[in-house]
Amino acid sequence: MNKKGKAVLAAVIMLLMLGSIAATVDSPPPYCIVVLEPVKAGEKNSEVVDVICLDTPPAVDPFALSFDGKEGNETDGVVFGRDTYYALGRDWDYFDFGGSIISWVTTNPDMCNEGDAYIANTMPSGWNDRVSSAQLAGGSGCRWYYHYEHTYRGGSSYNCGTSCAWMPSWINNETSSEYIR
Ligand SMILES: [Ca+2]
Ligand SMILES: [Ca+2]
Repeated sequence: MNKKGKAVLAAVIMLLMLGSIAATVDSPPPYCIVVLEPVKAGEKNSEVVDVICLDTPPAVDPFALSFDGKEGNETDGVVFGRDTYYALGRDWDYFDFGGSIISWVTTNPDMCNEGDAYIANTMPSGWNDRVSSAQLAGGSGCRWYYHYEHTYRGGSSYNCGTSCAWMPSWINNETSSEYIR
């Protein structure tokens, strides 16, 4: 191979490497549905009943399901549930409720209306340091939506309240655990 050929080959290899790095950084997190139990007396976090993650939006919206009060259904070949799920809150990968979603749901029909709290000490796989906007479910009775910098509610925290379309820069893409009440 002549000198020019080698230079072209080197450039092509460089571009391929940069492309694979960019693909790793930009690959979106999955769409996840996380089923939480309320924090029980004497416990410090929720029991995580189920975590379902898909690469594409689920065919059945867990929030629509909960509002309809219907039984669980199958979605994309994954058994979505044996119980009725009730919506607590959602997180999005992008600002202004865009991109992939975590849907936090519970089997507790009271949701937050009887003062129950829900704590996730870690995020679903692919979601650490990704959340950019969040919203609590209408009708859930939940009012506090804390996002923590570190797992196990460590570090700085930010309360989105019922809705935050733009998380402040110091907590944007930093959330590692959450508290809903
Ligand atoms: Ca993000
Ligand atoms: Ca973090």
